[in-house]
Amino acid sequence: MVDEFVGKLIEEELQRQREGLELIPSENYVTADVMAATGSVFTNKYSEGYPSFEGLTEYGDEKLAEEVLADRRYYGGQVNTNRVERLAIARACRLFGADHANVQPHSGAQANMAVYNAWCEEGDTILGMDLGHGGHLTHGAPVTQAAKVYNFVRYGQKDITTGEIDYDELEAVALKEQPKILIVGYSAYSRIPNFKRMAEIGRKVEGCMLMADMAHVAGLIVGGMHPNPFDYGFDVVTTTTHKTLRGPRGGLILTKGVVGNPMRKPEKTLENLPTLIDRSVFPGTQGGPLMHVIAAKAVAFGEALRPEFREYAKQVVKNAKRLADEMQKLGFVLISGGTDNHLILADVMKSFGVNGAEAEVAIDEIGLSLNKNSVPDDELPPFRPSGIRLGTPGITTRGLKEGDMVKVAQWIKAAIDAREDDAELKKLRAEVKEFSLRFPLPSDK
Ligand code: DSN
Repeated sequence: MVDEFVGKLIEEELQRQREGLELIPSENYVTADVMAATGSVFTNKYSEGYPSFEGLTEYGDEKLAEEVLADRRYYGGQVNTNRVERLAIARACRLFGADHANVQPHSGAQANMAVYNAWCEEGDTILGMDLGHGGHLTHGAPVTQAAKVYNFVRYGQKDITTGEIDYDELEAVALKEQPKILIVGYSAYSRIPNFKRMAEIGRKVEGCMLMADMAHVAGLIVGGMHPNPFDYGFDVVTTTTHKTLRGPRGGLILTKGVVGNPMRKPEKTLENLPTLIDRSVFPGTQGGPLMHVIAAKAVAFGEALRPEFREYAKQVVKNAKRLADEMQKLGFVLISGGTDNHLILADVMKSFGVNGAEAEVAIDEIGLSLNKNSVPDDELPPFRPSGIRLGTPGITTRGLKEGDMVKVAQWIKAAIDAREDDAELKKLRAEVKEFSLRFPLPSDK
């Protein structure tokens, strides 16, 4: 690379990734193909609008990659962008059993905002999981733009030792507040919600859309290790594409319903959601799509359609369960008592009298990345919370199996114990480096 400064930083980041292990549950390592598409010439292209949606669910990849159809774009030169976006949409629909997919959201936050904008008017009520109980920032945390526009109300966990959601409270709030959207979704929750019960509650509220933000578990859904909200009658699924789904950084919106012409505003019905959402993404909340990222999404969706991806998803959950068990043996108190997915939330303040920020720094020091995180009803502030959050999507991609979780748990505990002992941290770092180098990044293979 000609820019020696940025070139050096890319090289150093590559080394950091090779010599350590990624335990942040929302991160992963992409393949060389996904990386190549992300860095491709599609980055040069503007493509506001949409390709033709004709035949998307019937055609195979070969026809989608070949066929050139009229489109609804605002710039010329779209012969290849149209075909690559059609491939991405078709593969996303196949993966999730959706009627339509919008592959243009730049991120999960953009995807969620576009869904709110498609269905709600200013001041409408939206019901989502409390951020402090595992929900997500974009589900109405007071600091967000969405919270200025809509009226967010919340539900939480009834019992944090099991992670059971308080469905009675949820139902009472839904009936009282009459939300326009009921959101199931979370970024620090390690159990599987009762989608059937939630759908039943949502359907009791007239005009309520059922939305599942599955950013964390999307890869587990397509790998058969987590329920698919569409099987319970949900209307919309949003997700990011870079977590368990193992694609480039970006967002995705999947819908059930009838796919119409995005140039014409349809009546506001649940059936018309695909078109309402397309109009809400562009021109409603975004301009030009990132075509290089859409090409990389198409590649990642193709990878996730392969049988090997099911094995991957299975191993992610096996590894997480074993890691949770090993951590508990070492004295970690886990929120909800364990995990059913890829994610673990540990209360390190309760376990060892150390806050999550201090633990994160010590663990980082030895080459393992995870993040400090609030625990439900945390008495400490978010920058110095009681917990740490970790998970297994990245290390499973690297090739680690259940047996390796013993060592990973021991390293995490050893780093916390040695947090003020530089010599011991250095020794642990050398061990982690030697081990990590045995498991190449997929983009190095
Ligand atoms: N930042 C993501 C996470 O780590 O869960 C969610 O947006």
